[in-house]
Amino acid sequence: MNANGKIPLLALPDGRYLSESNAILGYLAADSDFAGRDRYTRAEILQWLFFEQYSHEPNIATSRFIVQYLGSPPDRQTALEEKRFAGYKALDVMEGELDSKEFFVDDKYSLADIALYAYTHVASDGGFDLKEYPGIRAWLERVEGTPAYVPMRAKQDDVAYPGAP
Ligand SMILES: N[C@@H](CCC(=O)N[C@@H](CS)C(=O)NCC(=O)O)C(=O)O
Repeated sequence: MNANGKIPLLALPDGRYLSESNAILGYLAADSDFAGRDRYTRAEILQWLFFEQYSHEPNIATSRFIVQYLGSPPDRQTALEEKRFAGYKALDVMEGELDSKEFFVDDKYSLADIALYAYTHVASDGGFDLKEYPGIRAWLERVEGTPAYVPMRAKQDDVAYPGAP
């Protein structure tokens, strides 16, 4: 289903599959406001999605994996320190942006926010402290206040999807 053997994986009703989280987001949000309505906005959203994949996820998400799932073993401490340094650098970039903005692109909630929210809101699981990041903390709350926000840890039965039967 995914030649790269990783999750997430989206199974389409017609039997096709799609991997890579941000490709999946792009597919699900295509032709909606979340994906941007004009050429520059769409490119700016892509800019943040690539930032998420290159500067954020490899440091913040993988630190969480090492701490939460591997139990922070001694042979991963050097990797963890490097990831901590680079992860805080990514958080600094986000904080700088959110200093003057409500959301990352055009001050409107978009795929950029959705992709970056995912591992930022659980960054503390990987040892990141958001105390010095008031802009990020306020932004996390704004994302959580958007219509149809569903917490990652919500039980399926507790979730009311708007428009669902
Ligand atoms: N760039 C990919 C990363 C996918 C990824 O690393 N997934 C992890 C779990 S979050 C995985 O499947 N790891 C298992 C493995 O690497 O064997 C994305 O954003 O979807």
